[in-house]
Amino acid sequence: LTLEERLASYVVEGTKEGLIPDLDEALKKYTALEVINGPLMAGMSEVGRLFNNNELIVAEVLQSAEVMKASVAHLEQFMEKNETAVKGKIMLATVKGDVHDIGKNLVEIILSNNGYDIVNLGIKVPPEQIIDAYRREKPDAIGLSGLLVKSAQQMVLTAQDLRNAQIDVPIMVGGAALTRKFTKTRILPEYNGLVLYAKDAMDGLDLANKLMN
Ligand code: B1M
Repeated sequence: LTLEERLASYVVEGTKEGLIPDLDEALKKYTALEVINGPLMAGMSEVGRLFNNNELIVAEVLQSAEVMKASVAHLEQFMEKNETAVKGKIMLATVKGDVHDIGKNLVEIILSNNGYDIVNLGIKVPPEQIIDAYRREKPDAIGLSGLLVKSAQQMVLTAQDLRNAQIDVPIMVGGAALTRKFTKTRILPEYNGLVLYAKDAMDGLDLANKLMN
C-alpha cells in the first residue's frame, strides 16, 4: 500500500498500529490539514459507505472515529497557528439528538488556531442550553454542527428558538446532511440574523474572518 492508502486504511480498519509514524511521514509531503482532508477523510468516506451497506457495525465505526480523533490530536501540534489578537468569540455545538463531533472539533481547532476564542458546548445540545450559554458567554457568532438528516431539521428549530429568545448574532452551520440551499431556504427564513453555510472547517474560518471584519 502507498502511504496515502495506509493512512486511509487505519481509519477504515479502526487500528492505530503504525499510525503515528505514518502520520509523521505524511507531514514531510503534506500539511497537517491536507493529511486530514485527503487520506484520512477518504478513509472516513469509505467507512460511511461500508456502514451504509451494513458492512460495518456501530462499534466498528466508533473505532474508526477513535483513529480519526487520535490522528487529529497528533496533527494538531503541526497546524498553522496565527498568533493574532483575539478576533472574536464563537460558540460551537452539535445540535440536539446528534452525537457526531469530529467535524465540530476540527472547526474548533482551526478557529482557535486563528485567533478565535471558542466555547464548545459539546454534543446533543438542545436549543435551551444554547440560549443559556449565549446569555452567559455573549459570543459574536454561534456555530451549529449536525450530520444526520434530522439534524438539518433540528437546526431550523434551533434557529426559531434563538429568534424567539431575541438572539440575532450570525449563525454558522455545517455538517454532512446540510446544503447551502437548505440553509438559505429553510434555516435563514426562521431567523432574524445572518445564517451562513460552511462546507468544511476552512470555509468556516473564512466565513468567521469575513464576519468579524
Ligand atoms: Co454516524 N452516521 N451514526 N457515527 N457517521 C453518518 C453521519 C452517516 C452518513 C453514515 C451512513 O449511514 N452512511 C449516517 C447518517 C445518515 C443520515 O442521517 N442520513 C450516520 C448514522 C445513521 C449514525 C447512527 C444513527 C447509527 C446508529 O446508531 N444506527 C448514529 C447516530 C447517533 C446520533 O447522533 N444520535 C451514528 C453514530 C456514529 C458514531 C458514534 C459511531 C460515529 C461518531 C463518533 C463521533 O463523532 N464522536 C459515527 C461516524 C464516525 C460517522 C461517519 C462514518 C463519519 C463522520 C465523521 O466524523 N466524518 C459518517 C459518514 C460520513 O460522514 N462519511 C456517519 C469526519 C469529519 C471530519 O467530517 O463531520 O462531515 P464532518 O465535518 C466536516 C464538514 O461537514 C464540516 O467541516 C468538517 C471538516 O472539514 N463541518 C462544519 C461539520 N460541522 C461543521 C460546523 C461548522 C462548519 C463546518 O460551523 C459551525
